[in-house]
Amino acid sequence: MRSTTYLTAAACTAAVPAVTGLSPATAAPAAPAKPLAEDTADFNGDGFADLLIGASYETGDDAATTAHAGALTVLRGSKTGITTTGAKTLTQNTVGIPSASENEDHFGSAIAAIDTDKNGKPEVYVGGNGEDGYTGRVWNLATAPATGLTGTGATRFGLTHLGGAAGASTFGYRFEG
Ligand SMILES: [Ca+2]
Ligand SMILES: [Ca+2]
Ligand SMILES: [Ca+2]
Repeated sequence: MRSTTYLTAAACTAAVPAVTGLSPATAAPAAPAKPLAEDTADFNGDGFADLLIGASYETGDDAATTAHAGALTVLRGSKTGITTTGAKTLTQNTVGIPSASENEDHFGSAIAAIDTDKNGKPEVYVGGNGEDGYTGRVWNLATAPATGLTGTGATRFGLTHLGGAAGASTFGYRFEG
């Protein structure tokens, strides 16, 4: 004789294994990552992304002592796009920037803007791979609301500061960040 077994509600509950490792359905979804450009490209805090341009073969006013010393230019963004109004060019002769413009410094050989301390003001790192006989250095320039990129408070470092070898390493020839 065939018999039929019916499961009670309690039996059904017991038969379903507990599922672990899943977030409750009511948990708020993770906030989307903030676009990097919003953090790093607006140097003067006006809401428009600005543009850095390296000119590492730039020669200063004195061609005998500043051939290929290099320069860094920043162009402001605006509601009509990049503009030359308010453009700013910095070299190693800019007040606050360590060292001086010299032959073959190649300041501007590489550039990166990173808000390393997440204070809303990006720092700009500039390579000068020809500095000191192609030993090379990297400069850390600050930005500030309204002022934008500035030489004030700039610092620099090289392989020797990081415990690495000295010599013609062209430190700062290229980097990403
Ligand atoms: Ca801006
Ligand atoms: Ca120099
Ligand atoms: Ca910062």
